[in-house]
Amino acid sequence: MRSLVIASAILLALDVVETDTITVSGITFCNKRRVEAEVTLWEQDRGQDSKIDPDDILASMKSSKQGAFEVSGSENEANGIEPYLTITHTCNVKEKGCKRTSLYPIPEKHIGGRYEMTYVSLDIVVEDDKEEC
Ligand SMILES: [Ca+2]
Ligand SMILES: [Ca+2]
Repeated sequence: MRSLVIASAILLALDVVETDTITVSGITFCNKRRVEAEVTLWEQDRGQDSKIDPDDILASMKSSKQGAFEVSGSENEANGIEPYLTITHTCNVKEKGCKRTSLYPIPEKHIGGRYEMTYVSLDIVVEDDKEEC
């Protein structure tokens, strides 16, 4: 009887930790032209630089010469995943050799499905936008 109780407790715990999948797609633009860029799909934990529990990279790719990208990833997390996207690119940087990284939150309603960003204009400076030279 006791083992049955333990077994059902384990099943219950597994039920809470479910796998969430997210797919994000779009086309990267700069100055009205399609451009290549590095696209990374992250899952937020305690920040990219955290030593204890860093954010996880779920997928990473370079968009095509036509700017097309599609990244997909999944993770098990007790209270669901908090995915976001970063795009590293050279759109309107201060000088040659600099790179900008722009961060795009992924609305929760798209978790379990697809977030179609369609046209991603890298000219726009988003709230979390870093430039490194
Ligand atoms: Ca998380
Ligand atoms: Ca995580």
